[in-house]
Amino acid sequence: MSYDLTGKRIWVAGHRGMVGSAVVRRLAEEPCEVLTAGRDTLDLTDQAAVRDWMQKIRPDAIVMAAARVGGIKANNDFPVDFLLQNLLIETNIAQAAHEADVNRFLFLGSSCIYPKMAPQPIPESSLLTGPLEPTNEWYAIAKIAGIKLCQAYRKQYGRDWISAMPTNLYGPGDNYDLESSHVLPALLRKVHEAKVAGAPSVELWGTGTPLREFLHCDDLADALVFLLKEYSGYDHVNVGSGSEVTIRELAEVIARVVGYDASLTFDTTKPDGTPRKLMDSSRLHALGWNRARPLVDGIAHAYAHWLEHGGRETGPMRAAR
Ligand code: GFB
Repeated sequence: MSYDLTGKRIWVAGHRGMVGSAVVRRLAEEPCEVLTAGRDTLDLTDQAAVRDWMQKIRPDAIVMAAARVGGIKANNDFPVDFLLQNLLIETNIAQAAHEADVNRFLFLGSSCIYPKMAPQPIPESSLLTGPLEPTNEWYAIAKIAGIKLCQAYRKQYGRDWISAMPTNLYGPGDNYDLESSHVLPALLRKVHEAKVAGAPSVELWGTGTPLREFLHCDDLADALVFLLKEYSGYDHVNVGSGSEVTIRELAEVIARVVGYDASLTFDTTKPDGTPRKLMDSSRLHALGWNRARPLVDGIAHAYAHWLEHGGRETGPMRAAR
C-alpha cells in the first residue's frame, strides 16, 4: 500500500499541541497542503461546529492529534474531563469526517490502552486482554473507543482509517506545569530549578522504580507520516523507541543533560502508576520505520528548546496533545 501525499489537503487536528505541531513541521517536508483550525475558530467538542467546518474544508486526510492529555496526577484527578472530552473530540471528528467523505484518517492512541499487567514488550494483540491501570483508565477507555471507531468505519463503510499507539512522548511544545505534566518535562523543570536555586535535592513522585519508554515527538511525527503513506490495515500499530529506563534513571539522565547533580528524594504518597509499559514496535519496524533517536540526545534537544522559549510552562492541561 502506498498513499501518495502529493497535492493532498491534510487536516492536522490539535496542531498547537506537542504532537500536532511536530506533525505540521514534518508534513511541511511533503508535497501536500497542511490545514489547521485554531481553538478560537473551532471547538472540537461542539458536534455541529465540527460538522460545519468539515463540510466547508473537506480535507483529503486527517491526522487526529487533538486530545485532552496530562500526566499521572491530572489523569487521576480529572476522570470526567479525560473520558468525556476525548470521546467528544473523537466521535465528532470521526462522524464529520465520514459525512465529508474523508477516506484517509490517522487516529492517535496511547500505550496506556494496554492492560496494566500486559506481557512485555507489549504486542498490539494485548489490547482488551486484562484490567487497565486505574490512574489512567478513563483516558485509556476513550482511546480504545477511538481505535474501535476507526475499525468500525473500516468494517461498515470500507474507510481506510488507521490507528497508531505512541509510547510516552516528550519534546518541544510539551507541558511543563508541575501539577498536570508528564514525568519527563516535570523532572527537566525540577532539576533546572534546583540548579538555578542551588537546591541540594529534587523530589520525585512515587518510588522511582516504574519503567517507562520515551519517544521524542519529532520521531513520532516521522513515524506517523510514514504510516500515513505506507500503512493500511484494521489493526493499530505501536510506535515506540524500543528502550526503557526507570524513573530514577530518567532523573539521572536529566541531571546529566542539565548539568546538576542533586540528590533524589521520593514522595511515595504519589502513585507509581503502571509498573512497566514497553511497547513491542516490531510491526512498525517490519513495515520499514526504525529511526528513534537516543534518549539523551532527545532530552538535550527538548531542554535547549525549553530554555530558548524562556524556560516557562506551556500551560496546564491543554486540550490538545
Ligand atoms: O509521565 P507520568 O505522569 O505518567 O508519570 P504515566 C510516570 C511516572 O513518573 C510515574 C513518576 O511513576 C510517576 O509517579 N514521577 C516521578 C512523576 N516524579 C514525577 C513528577 O514530578 N511528575 C510526574 N508527572 N510524574 C501517563 C498516563 O501515565 O502516560 C496518560 O496518565 C498517558 O494517560 C501517558 O497514557 C502517556 O506514564 O504513569
